[in-house]
Amino acid sequence: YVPKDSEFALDTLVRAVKRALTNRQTRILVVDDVKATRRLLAHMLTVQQYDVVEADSGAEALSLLEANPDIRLVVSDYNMPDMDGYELTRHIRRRFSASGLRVIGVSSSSDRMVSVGFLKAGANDFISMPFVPEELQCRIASNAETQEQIAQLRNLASRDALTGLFNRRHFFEHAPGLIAEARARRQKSAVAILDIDDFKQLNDSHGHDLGDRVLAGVARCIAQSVDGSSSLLARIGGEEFAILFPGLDAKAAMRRSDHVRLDVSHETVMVGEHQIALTASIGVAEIDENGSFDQALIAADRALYAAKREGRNRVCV
Ligand code: GH3
Ligand code: MG
Ligand code: MG
Ligand code: MG
Repeated sequence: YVPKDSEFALDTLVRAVKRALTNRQTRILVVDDVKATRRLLAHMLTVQQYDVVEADSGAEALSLLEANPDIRLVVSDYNMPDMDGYELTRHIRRRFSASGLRVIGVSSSSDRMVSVGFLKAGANDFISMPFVPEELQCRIASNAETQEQIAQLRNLASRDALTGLFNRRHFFEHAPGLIAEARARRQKSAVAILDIDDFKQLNDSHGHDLGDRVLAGVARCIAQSVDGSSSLLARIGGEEFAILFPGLDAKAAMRRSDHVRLDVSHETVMVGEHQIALTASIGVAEIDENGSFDQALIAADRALYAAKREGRNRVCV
């Protein structure tokens, strides 16, 4: 990137370098049936350090989007033989929300209704050809920035601030989908609720601040113990955590939960010179073919109370 003015103001340069570093993380799909236009667009974006992928038809674009969920932006031509830009945009919108993937329409048509058509189909922006390079840069940068901010907000909204784990909202939003996917594979799922034992006592004797730090330490231990790629872990309450095990029956979930329980019981959290050991109790329930997730949660909660009653530091089903 070379600033237009011959004056190389330092802050202009710093801004350009920063932009180039962020752009590098933004993957853009350029869709155009005409190779020359596609190459030109791709070149303009590559010079800006964006990570560019190209498709010469709507069908290729859709399969690339399927294979590359990290694509954040689509720049699509209007006039293409098999599937035009509107149709591609509508296909994209059926699969991806505007907050996950932004679409910018491009056309050299003098018909001003083309931009309207793109926006109505679900595109976020439009660029007329032949484009002014600065306009292309500004529109791409502004769409990429909005996309990035949405992703950051979404991440904030789904995380618990103290532990960094997923929060209750995220858990209840995503668990049903994972259970349905397992069902489609004809598999059961199971849910576990973990509650730290005698945590009130720790707060009472060491203070709430230290309690918070211990809680964060225990959360880290649970996260390390749970395989995050095959299960969903969240902090659903004060010192309560939920783990969804998609595809596991009660017996397998019990086994995994007992690993978690053991790991927590072996962990000592150092807080200053305090060495603190804790245990946790876990209730497990299976989500069977016809049973609902809510019923399973109630059953897991009941099992948790049985674990507490039977002396804590144990898993019950
Ligand atoms: P039990 O073994 O029966 O679970 O005993 P418990 O003392 O852990 O009882 P319970 O689960 O009912 O109480 C939870 C306590 O955890 C209440 C509160 O003092 C503490 N707690 C809950 N959320 C937080 C938090 O965010 N930070 C801190 N420091 N303490 C919390
Ligand atoms: Mg075309
Ligand atoms: Mg509790
Ligand atoms: Mg407790």
